[in-house]
Amino acid sequence: PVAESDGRIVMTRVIAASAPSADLEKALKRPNQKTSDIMKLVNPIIDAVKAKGDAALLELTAKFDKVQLASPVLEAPFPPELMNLTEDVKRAIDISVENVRVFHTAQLTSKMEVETCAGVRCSRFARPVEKVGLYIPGGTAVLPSTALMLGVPANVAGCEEIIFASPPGPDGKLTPEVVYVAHKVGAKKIVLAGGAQAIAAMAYGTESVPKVDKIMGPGNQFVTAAKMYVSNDTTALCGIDMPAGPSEVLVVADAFADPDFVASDLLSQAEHGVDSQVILVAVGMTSEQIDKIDEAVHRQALELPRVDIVRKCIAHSYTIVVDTYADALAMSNRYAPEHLILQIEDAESYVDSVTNAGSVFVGAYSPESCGDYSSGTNHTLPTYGYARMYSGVNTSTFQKFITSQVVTPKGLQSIGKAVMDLAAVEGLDAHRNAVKIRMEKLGYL
Ligand code: HSO
Ligand code: ZN
Repeated sequence: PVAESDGRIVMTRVIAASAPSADLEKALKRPNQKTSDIMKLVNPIIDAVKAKGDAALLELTAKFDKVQLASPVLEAPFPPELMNLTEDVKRAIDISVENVRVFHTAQLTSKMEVETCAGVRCSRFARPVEKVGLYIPGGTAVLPSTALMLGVPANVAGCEEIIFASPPGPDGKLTPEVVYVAHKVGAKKIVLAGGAQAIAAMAYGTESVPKVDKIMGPGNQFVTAAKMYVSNDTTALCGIDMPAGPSEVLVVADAFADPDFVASDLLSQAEHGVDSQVILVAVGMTSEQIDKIDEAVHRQALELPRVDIVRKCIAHSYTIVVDTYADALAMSNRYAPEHLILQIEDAESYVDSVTNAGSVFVGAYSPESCGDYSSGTNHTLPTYGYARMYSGVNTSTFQKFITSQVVTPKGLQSIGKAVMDLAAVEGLDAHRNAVKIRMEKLGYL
C-alpha cells in the first residue's frame, strides 16, 4: 500500500489478491481501545458520583463542560423557550420520529403460545424495561437524531420512566432539538451531564437523578467504559445496550456505481470523527475506475466544513480491491461493519449473503444518511466488530421477555416421568418429589 503525502485526501489502496496478508489485516483492524487506562480515569469519577451524588455531578460538569449549573437536571414539562426551533427543523424531526415510530411499532410482538405436548402450554410475552436512561453524546457534533433513535423505541416499548442525559454547552443549555425530542417521547427528566459521571448518576441514582434499570446510547471511550463498569457491578443492577467503538462504514462498490455517490457515503462517515472507520471494497474495478472515486473523495472533502476531521480519518482509511462479489461480501462479513452500503449492480440480490453487519443500505439511492435520520431504521448500531453477535438498538432493547407455563394433570402425565428421571440423574430429590407427590394424588403412580 502507498499512502500519498502530497496533501491529497486519499485512501490507501490494497489489492486483496496480491497484498501480503498482514496488509489486509491492517486494513481491517480496528484501533486498539486501551480499556484499562481508561478505566483508571473512570473509576474515581464513578466513585465520586456514588459518594457525593448531585454535588459530584455539578463539580464534574464544571470541570469537563466548563459550566457551573444550579441543578443537574431539567424536569418535564420542559419550558417551551428551551425548544425553540425553526419550522423546517421541527418538521424534519416530526417526520423522522414518525418513521422511526412506524418501524419500531411494527417490531412489537404479541404473546406467543405453544402446546409443546399434550396438556403443557408454554408462552412468552414482552414487558417494557420500566426505567431507562438514554445517553445523548455531546462532543464535536450535537446529535438530536440520537435522542430520537433512543427515545422513540423506548416510548413505543412502553417504558414507564424515560430519562435523557446529555452534556450541556458552555451556556449551561442543551440544544433545543434534544429538548424537543425529549418532550415528544415523554421523557421525565434530562440530566445535564455527560461522560462517565452521567452514566454513574443514572446507574446508581443521585438526589435528583432516578436510578434506571438500563442505559442505552453511544458515547466516547469514557462513556463506554463507564457503561461496561456499571453493567458488571451487581450493586448497580443496571443493564446496557452494547459496548460502542468509533462509528464505521464499509461501502461495496462496483464499476456501475457513481463515484460521486460512493465518495459522499465514505465522507459522511469520515466527518463523524478522526477515529471513524471508513472502508471501500471495490469489486472488479480497474485502477482508473477507482481513481475516479479517489478524485471525488478529494474534491468533495475540500468543500466540507469538517475537512480537518475528514483528512485525519481518510489518512487511516483503506480501499480494498477484490475480484468478485463473493470476495467482497466475504470481506464485509469478516469485518462486520456497523453500516454496510451496497452500491453494486442488482444490490438487493446480495443482501441474503450478508451475515455480519449492523444495518445494510441497498442500492445507489440509499445513502447511510437516510438511516442516520429519517427512514425509520435505528442508527444506534454495533461497532468494533460487535455486529458479529449484537443487534442494533431496536424495540426489544427496551423490553424483556417473560415466559410462562400451564401444566394440566394431562400435561403432568405427559412429562412427569421425564422430569422425575432427570431429577434423579442430578440427585435432586426435592425436584423429583414435587412431581411425584402430584402424580400420586392424581393416581398416576
Ligand atoms: N452515523 C452515526 C449516527 C449519526 N449520524 C447521527 C448523524 N447523526 C452512527 O450510526
Ligand atoms: Zn452518521
